[in-house]
Amino acid sequence: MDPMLLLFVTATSIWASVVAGGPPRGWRFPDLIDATISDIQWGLEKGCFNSTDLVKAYLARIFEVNGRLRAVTEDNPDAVAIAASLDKERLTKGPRGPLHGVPILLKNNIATKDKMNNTAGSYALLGATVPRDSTIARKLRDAGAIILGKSNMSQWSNWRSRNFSNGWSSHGGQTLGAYYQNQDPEGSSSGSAVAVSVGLAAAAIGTETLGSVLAPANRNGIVGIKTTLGLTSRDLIIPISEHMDTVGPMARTVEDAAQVLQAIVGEDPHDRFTSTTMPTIPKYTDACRLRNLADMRIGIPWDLIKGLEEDFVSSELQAFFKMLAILEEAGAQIVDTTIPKATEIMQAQILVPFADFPANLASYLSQLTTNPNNITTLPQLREWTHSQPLEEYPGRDIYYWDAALQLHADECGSNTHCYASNKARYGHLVVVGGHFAPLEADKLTALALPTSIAPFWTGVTGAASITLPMGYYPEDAPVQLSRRGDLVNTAPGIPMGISFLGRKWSEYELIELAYNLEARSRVRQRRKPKIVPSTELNLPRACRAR
Ligand SMILES: *[C@@H]1O[C@H](CO)[C@@H](O)[C@H](O)[C@H]1NC(C)=O
Ligand SMILES: *[C@@H]1O[C@H](CO)[C@@H](O)[C@H](O)[C@H]1NC(C)=O
Ligand SMILES: *[C@@H]1O[C@H](CO)[C@@H](O)[C@H](O)[C@H]1NC(C)=O
Ligand SMILES: *[C@@H]1O[C@H](CO)[C@@H](O)[C@H](O)[C@H]1NC(C)=O
Ligand SMILES: CC(=O)N[C@H]1CO[C@H](CO)[C@@H](O)[C@@H]1O
Repeated sequence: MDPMLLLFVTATSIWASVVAGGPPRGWRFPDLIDATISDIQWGLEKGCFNSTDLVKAYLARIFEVNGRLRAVTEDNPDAVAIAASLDKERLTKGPRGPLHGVPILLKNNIATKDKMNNTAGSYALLGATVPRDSTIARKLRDAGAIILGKSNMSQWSNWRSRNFSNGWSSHGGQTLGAYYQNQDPEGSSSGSAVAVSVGLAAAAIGTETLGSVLAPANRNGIVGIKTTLGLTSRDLIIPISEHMDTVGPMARTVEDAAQVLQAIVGEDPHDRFTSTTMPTIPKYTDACRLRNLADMRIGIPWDLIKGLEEDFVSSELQAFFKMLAILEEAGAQIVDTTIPKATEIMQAQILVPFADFPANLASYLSQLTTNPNNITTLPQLREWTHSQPLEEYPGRDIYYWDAALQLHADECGSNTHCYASNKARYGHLVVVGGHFAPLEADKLTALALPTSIAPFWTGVTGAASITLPMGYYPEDAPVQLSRRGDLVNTAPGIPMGISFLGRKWSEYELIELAYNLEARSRVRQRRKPKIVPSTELNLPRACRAR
């Protein structure tokens, strides 16, 4: 082992052992781009600042950079008042828990019953209202979190057009990544990822059907967890597919992600997928301990990786090999494996959302208490989108909606729940195919992949996965444009991540793995984004780092 690394690991162990009790000796509050949720709690406890100060600082940071990054679509007009009331509560009753007074952004498909909109980025839903907070929003508020605002996203969670740009929505504009000029932020939880990467909130919530947490976390140098189907409620979230949609934390560190995850999981009578098989929920932050990984077996599906030979992939592979070497140093066993039925799984991931979307969208729309454009079905949304210049049709087509409606016309007749009619075509894959087979056959803890090719496997199978930073494109990396040609997808200095793919309900093990790799690699600290807001908290001398 590299002696510097050894030194570092030793130092981290000492540090990790004191975290639980309070800040380590000599702790100072860092810049907001690096502040963890624990830093924020210690700062609040020690009176370095209060949540009102913190909310005002984050709002000022949003104001500074949002014209360029378009990561946030709305500030919560009540955020300062909510912070003041949580400050009072802290003084009189003490903190509710680790999220007390911590500002968090919600992706703009997660509804709140307050002054903010929930639009999935479309003018179709501007001004619509809901009967209550979504379960995710309510759980965050119950934990004491402050919902700071809504983050921009690929419109309709990228479930509209084949000619799309990641992070573009008519209502929110074009989100950009902060590491390179005109950077493709990936999607669809684009604004959540960019906001976290430059420190516009302590953390953010994203949703994932097929890569929408992992992919933007990958390109913005942050941690994202794609949760097991059924662990997080989709109540009052603008859907794609009830058999695939999940909600997950996006954060700057694995431990922050674990803390946010703890607050949003659990059974919900409003979402029947949450209640059936959920095991006891562990304390995810207990997984955030440095330890030897000798009991962990990590499978590498080389057949998938070998298919990728373009220039930019080779720098990704180099970074991936470095991560594998670190895992081996930490004691983990790296095992060769394969994913069978890869092609069938790929097909199923598209068919399931086609089957679910019309009914699931109508079900969300039926719950609105105000519906300004009276859109209640997918065919109505389709007509409306055709007629509205702001929605940029036909330059941005509605291919996915047309294909979903066609599938229904061809195969489902009057059965609005088309999934049932098609179950035989892909249902068995969920059980026998994909990455579950190697996990069992090779007795693996998880599979590892570069995140750019990781999202496909945990979508239709409903399993958990996690991404964390593994490197940056090197100075000689070619500049590659994204599909529509208007954004830079890969270029020197743009981050890349590694993913671990586990079983259902494997979040604890994945957090454990990711935490241990993060502590030994510390990739995020190596490079700052190009656009970083300058507003910081006005700290008393005793709390100040510099
Ligand atoms: C928060 O701190 C600011 C000063 O930084 C102070 O003016 C304000 O009264 C505090 N608010 C609460 C609710 O304690
Ligand atoms: C939604 O956005 C509109 C236009 O920006 C704004 O007037 C309104 O207050 C927002 N909130 C709701 C719940 O409509
Ligand atoms: C929606 O329906 C209501 C009630 O029928 C009607 O008053 C309103 O004009 C309709 N709005 C639009 C945009 O069609
Ligand atoms: C996709 O969008 C680009 C940029 O606006 C446009 O030039 C192109 O014609 C569009 N393609 C299709 C198939 O609509
Ligand atoms: C709500 C919001 O942020 N809207 C912005 C969307 O993007 C356009 C142009 O990029 C801005 O003018 C809006 O203010």
